[in-house]
Amino acid sequence: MTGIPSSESSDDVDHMYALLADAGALIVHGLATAEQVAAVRSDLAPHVEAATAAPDNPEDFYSGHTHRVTALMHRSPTARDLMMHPIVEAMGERHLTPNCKTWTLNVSAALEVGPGARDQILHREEDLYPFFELPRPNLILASMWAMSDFTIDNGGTQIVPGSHTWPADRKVEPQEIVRAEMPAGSVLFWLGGVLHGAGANVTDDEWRYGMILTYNLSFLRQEENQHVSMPLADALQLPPGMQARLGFGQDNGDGLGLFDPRPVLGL
Ligand SMILES: O=C(O)CCC(=O)C(=O)O
Repeated sequence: MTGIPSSESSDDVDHMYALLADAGALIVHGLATAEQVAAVRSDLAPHVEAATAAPDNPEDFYSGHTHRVTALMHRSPTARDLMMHPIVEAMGERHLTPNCKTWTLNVSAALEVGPGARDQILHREEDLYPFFELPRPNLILASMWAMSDFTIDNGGTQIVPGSHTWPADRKVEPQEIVRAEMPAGSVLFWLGGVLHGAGANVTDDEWRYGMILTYNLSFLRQEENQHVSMPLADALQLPPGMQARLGFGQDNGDGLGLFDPRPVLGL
């Protein structure tokens, strides 16, 4: 299998999901407007500017020369809107709902990959849940929103198409790794079983800026503790659908996530 298939935002979503399910990854162009990209960047600017890029230790999961900021849903109203973009909802519905009553935001992070960053260690998002043997059932859907252009040279995400179907002993060959190229406003989707990682940045002065949002089955623990990242009093101000996507929902029908908001409301 070669390359990452791509779609336009106006394409049929069943066709998009068929491409995604087959290759394990899909680029959809034009999901965020230039205004939305600018708004996310502006909301997160103080946090990204305050982030420090450590020198590289080749054994670390993340390369050095990288800025990483989490808790995006508390920090950016526009990021919250993008979290629930209709095409994200359609992909999640198709990929995750067959295995759960609902699904939640797993992790949010702004990831700026700077000049000198090496290839991130390839991994699967679903490695969080090693209980399941490879190839695992559908547990996670991942998305990377391009907040700047992604190129082969500036850190475009490495993807190994087809690797979501591999058994545990299947090793990746260097020629099987492709790098996502996409203009700002596009989204790279990939399945939780796909080998991937940030790409090396071999440019002199370009920072690649992406916003990763991944989603998991609601009965699994979220990688990012949304209940800490988003104070309950703030979560209670959000629309119910957004609360549920963040993991504050009590409507799973399975009893998970039960809480009484009255103490927080002073009642
Ligand atoms: O930055 C990227 O392109 C990928 C990031 C990633 O794989 C991760 O955060 O685990």
